[in-house]
Amino acid sequence: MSDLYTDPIGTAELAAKKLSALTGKPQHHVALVMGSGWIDAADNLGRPTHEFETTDLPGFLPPTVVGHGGKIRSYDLQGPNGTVSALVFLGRTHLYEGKGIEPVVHGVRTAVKAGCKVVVLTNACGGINRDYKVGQPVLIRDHISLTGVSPLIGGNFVDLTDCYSKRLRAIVKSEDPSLAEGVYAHWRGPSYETPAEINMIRTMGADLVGMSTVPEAVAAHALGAEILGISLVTNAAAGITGEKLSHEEVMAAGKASAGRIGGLLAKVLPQL
Ligand code: 8IG
Repeated sequence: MSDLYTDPIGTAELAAKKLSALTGKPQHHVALVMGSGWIDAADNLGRPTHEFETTDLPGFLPPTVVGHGGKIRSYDLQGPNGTVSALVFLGRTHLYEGKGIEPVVHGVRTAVKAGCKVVVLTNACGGINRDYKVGQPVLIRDHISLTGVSPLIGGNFVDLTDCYSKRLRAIVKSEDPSLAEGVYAHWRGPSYETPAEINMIRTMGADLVGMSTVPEAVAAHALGAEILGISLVTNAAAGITGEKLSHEEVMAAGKASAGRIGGLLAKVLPQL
C-alpha cells in the first residue's frame, strides 16, 4: 500500500507540491470535481492551461468505470476580481470501488492543500423528489450519509451545520433563480436502490440519491474549504417510473444537459 493509507494528509500535500511544479502556479483558488455526466460540461470553461493524468500526482488510483475520466485540468478564469486559477478533476474515485475512503477524498484534499478555498462538487444522481425532471440540476442544501463511513479519523468533531455554503448557493441562484435545492443521500452502491429502499430514503428526508460527493464534502469542509454541491438528476430513482435504471441512460442525460450546466459553471466559477 502507498502511504496514502498511512499518511493521507501528507500525501495530499505532496500531490499539491507536484501540481505546483507541473503547472508553474504556486496556488489554485477553486476546485471543481466533475462527476459522470458532467465531463462534457467542462468544455464550456474555455481552454485549460494544463492537462494531465491524475496518476501523474502521488496518491491517485487509476479509474475503473468507463466514462469516469481520471484527468486534471488547470484553468485561468477571468472573474470580477481578477484571475481565478481553477483546478478541475474529470472523474473521481468512489467508495464502491472498494479501495477504502482515502482515495475517494484524495483529490479534494490535494485541491485544498493547493490553496483552494472553494470546492465545487458535481454529480449525477437519482431523483427521489417527484417534482424533479431528468436533466435538471439541483443545488445540494444538505446531505444524509447512509454509508456509515467518514474520511475523518480521531477526535475531529467537525461541525456540518453549514457544510454546503449558503453564500455559494446564493451566488449560483443569482445567476439562475429557477434552481431547486435538495437534500442528497449517499448510497454506497454499486447496485442502485430497491424501490423499498427509495421509499425509506424519501421518508428520511432526501430529495436526491447518489454514490459520491458526501465524503468529499466532509473532507474538504474539515480542512476549511467552502463547499458548493450540484447534482444533475439523470434518472428517476428506483420504483418511481417503473422503468429499470441503466448507466447508459445516465450518460445520455449528462450529454443532453452539458450545455446548460456547463454554461452555469462557466458563469459562476470565476465569481466564487
Ligand atoms: I446517475 O438512482 C445515478 N447515480 N444510488 N441511485 C444511486 N446512485 C445513482 C442513481 C440512483 N443514479
